[in-house]
Amino acid sequence: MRIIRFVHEGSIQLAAVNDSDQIFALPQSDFLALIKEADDREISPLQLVCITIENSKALSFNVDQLQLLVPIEAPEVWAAGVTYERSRDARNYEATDGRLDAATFYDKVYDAVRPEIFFKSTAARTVGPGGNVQLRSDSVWQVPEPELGLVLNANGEITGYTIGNDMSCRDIEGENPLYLPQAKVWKRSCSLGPAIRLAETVDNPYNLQIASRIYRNGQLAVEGTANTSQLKRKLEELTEFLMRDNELFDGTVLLTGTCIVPPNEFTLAHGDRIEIEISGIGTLVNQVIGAGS
Ligand code: DO4
Ligand code: MG
Repeated sequence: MRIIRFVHEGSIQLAAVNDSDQIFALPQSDFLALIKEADDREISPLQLVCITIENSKALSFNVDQLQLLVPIEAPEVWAAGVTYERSRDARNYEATDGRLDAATFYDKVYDAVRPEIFFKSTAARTVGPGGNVQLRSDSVWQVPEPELGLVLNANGEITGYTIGNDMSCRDIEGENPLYLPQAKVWKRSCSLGPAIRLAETVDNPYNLQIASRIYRNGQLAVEGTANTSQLKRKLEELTEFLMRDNELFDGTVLLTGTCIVPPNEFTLAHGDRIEIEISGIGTLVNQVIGAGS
């Protein structure tokens, strides 16, 4: 079961989408209200959704016809890095100008007990499905990072799974790791959506297929696939480190790292269309706009 938000007759509607892609309106104002009501009633979010939609009629639209919104206005988005071998190798490439013999911070963090976790975005910097992600004006090497996102409550428990794009500047990060916040955080540098899959409906989060496609002038320019089975860390390990001596807010999203990196010669351009698909969650589609657009 997935939860979406969309605009309907000028107002925001929360809805559940079942595995047959039928859509049912929900009365709660947003995902957090749904989770809270389930907690208050001491039932699971899935039970609450099932009780709510039991006698209601599916809406007569397809998901693709809806004007979807970001499924949660996450107060904070955090991200883990170098959690896949592919990301470690890509970071090594950009940090060493392609001299892959030197041991780097990235090799060390890949094997260290403590994972890399950084602050990625706020609600105001995050766009939803169909929204525009933006390029930085001072980078010439920018890529999307397709990532599984964990929707957490204030106790660090995973309430749902979503898709995230951790837009990144490979040149800025490669120049100096201390530039990481500038390589990762700027306006419209993060996107989330199109849905939140309720955690209890995911049998195995370590077997989710991820696919990424970038279209330029309507033609497929780059594509890649991976699986969360390649994740080096356990999800609980990442949330445990995020929680340490930290205060979490309901609805915080933790991105779990990228496992798909475009070829080294590729950089995003104005007008590109990015699609990130994760099995059971959906496809997050965003258009790229140039800096200053
Ligand atoms: O080390 C920098 C960030 C890496 C990252 O964002 C990722 O692996 O997804
Ligand atoms: Mg990333």
